[in-house]
Amino acid sequence: MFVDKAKIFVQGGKGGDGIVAFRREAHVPFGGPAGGDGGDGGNVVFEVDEGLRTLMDFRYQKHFKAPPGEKGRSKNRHGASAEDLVVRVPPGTVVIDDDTGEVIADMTWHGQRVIVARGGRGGRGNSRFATASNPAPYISENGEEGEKRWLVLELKVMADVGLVGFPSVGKSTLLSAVSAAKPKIGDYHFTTLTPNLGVVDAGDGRSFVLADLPGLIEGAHQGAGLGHEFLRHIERTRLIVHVVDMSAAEGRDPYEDWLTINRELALYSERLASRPQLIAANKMDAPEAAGHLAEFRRRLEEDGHRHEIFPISALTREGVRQLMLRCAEILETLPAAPAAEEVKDVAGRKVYRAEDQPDETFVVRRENDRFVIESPHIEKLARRINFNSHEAALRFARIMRKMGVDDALRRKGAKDGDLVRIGNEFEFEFVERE
Ligand SMILES: Nc1nc2c(ncn2[C@@H]2O[C@H](COP(=O)(O)OP(=O)(O)OP(=O)(O)O)[C@@H](O)[C@H]2O)c(=O)[nH]1
Ligand SMILES: [Mg+2]
Repeated sequence: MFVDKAKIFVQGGKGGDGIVAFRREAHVPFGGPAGGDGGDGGNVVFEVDEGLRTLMDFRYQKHFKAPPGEKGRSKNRHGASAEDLVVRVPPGTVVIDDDTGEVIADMTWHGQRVIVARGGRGGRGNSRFATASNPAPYISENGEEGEKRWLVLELKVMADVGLVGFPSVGKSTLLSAVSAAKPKIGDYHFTTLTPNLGVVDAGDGRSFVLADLPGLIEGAHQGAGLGHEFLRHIERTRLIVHVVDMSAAEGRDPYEDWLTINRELALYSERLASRPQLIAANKMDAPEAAGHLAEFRRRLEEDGHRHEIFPISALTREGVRQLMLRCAEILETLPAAPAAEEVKDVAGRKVYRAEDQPDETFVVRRENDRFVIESPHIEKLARRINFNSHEAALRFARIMRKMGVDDALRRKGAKDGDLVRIGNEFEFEFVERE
């Protein structure tokens, strides 16, 4: 099992500002308020796409911002709400809030959608503030900021393609040539003791997971060499790339190698033997390789096998890209791996739903010559107020008073004229009313 990871930033769109406007119709002497509400900002939404297998796309794009809502308009027309930004993720993606470590969602079934960053609500226009005592208010609300956060995406992946072959034929070298994986490479047998996995970018938008497996030898199905354990890993892959050393540097015959490994696969399980298989004829940079390959082809055909052969050099990377493209192509025609097996063990996990119960608690403290109010809720509120409007400022003051902020300031010793700061953006004078 291997975990593909990505860290990304998501932000909902800002809500559109509400506006202040009045009706101006010739026959209405004091036209009433007519400022429309701003539209809501778009959400950032994750949607499961079963066609995706890795988190490769998130290596290139890490910021996802949904569009903002439109401003309100005159004649009580509301601004349009923005469209959601839909981001596709592969099945099995676990979404974690990077700050809290909390699991926000387990993305499991095709088409499943989860909002990961809400757009801000649109601000209200002045018509919403009209009351009997103030029929023509000059108040409007700014749109709310969209929710924003860093997310860690984790995907437990199984390999799509497994590299099999004798020890030292160049399996690890090939993996390192096509992915960011850095497996140990050595000119001695059994350099690789546990499978390494890497994500391969086929270069045309497709990606898949490639596993470098420990070398197999005759008798592996009975546990010889590193044996069984790794045959089990191969069993979980959908496509086999059989790596054969065409330089025959160790004195073995390449075609006999190929037959031996296939026999081991078949003895372990019939299903393995019938798995689609490509042949990577490796070490073609060696001088003797061309002759060995010709002989290999001749005997393969003679025996009636129809496997595709890709002459490559993992060392110089010659031919490697064509092999990877062909893997991606074949994978598209094969049924998806049974990811559900993995999904079961995360299904019971707590899933946090981003529901906003406003937290009205706040802290008032003294900082040198001023008072500081700490409260995400109040800061958020303040950002929505258009302080150029006296009425809006008064409304904000009323809300603060109702929440008990004024009393708390007084208890801490605030006097008329003292400076009060909210968060890092806003500063006021504390004004005691007569
Ligand atoms: N000339 C040449 N040498 C290669 C090529 N690919 C790998 N080698 C060499 O072959 C040796 C074995 O390479 P590895 O990638 O460790 O082989 P492996 O199949 O992973 O071996 P195990 O992990 O032991 O099963 C190393 O010395 C590599 O440098 C190639 O294309 N050409
Ligand atoms: Mg190796």
